Amino acid sequence: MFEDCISLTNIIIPDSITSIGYRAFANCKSLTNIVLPDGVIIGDVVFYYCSSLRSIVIPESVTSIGRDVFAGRGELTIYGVSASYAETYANKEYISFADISEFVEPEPVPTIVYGDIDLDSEIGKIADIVLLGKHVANKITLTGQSLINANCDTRDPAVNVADLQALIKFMLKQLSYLPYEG
Ligand SMILES: [Ca+2]
Ligand SMILES: [Ca+2]
Repeated sequence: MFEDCISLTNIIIPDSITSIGYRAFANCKSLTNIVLPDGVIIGDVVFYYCSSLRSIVIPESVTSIGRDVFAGRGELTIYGVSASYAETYANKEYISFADISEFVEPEPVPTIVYGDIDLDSEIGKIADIVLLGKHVANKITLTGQSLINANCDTRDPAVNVADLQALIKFMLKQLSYLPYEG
């Protein structure tokens, strides 16, 4: 389903989902938080090598978790109801457990919108090109999310004229998506 989806960070699975199958989120290395729906059945190796996963909320109604679900995990805490299946499971697998009342939804990580330099959520508008052009010409210095978004040509991690060219090509529809990766 989402296997190898490296950009997925935080997900709340809707209640309509009743089971999550084999390797569904395997190798989602950016996934940091997940909230499971009531009564969901978790298959085998679902979160295999989700090494950034810090928290998972497991409702009391969940009573089936497959094999090696969290193999390759990092610093994971299971949030659930005391004495529920979730706690039993956490203890059995040597995973940290905390009461669900302690769960705080993590701040969303800002997503990179390549080509949106002025941070108005629109890509490759005149303002974006002007800002990137000024940065490349050393007239201004982009910082923070603007600088991250400016890396329209990811072959070189630095922000330079190649990124400006990629952004202009995108605007002229010579590129269909950003970043240009070569
Ligand atoms: Ca913009
Ligand atoms: Ca670049």
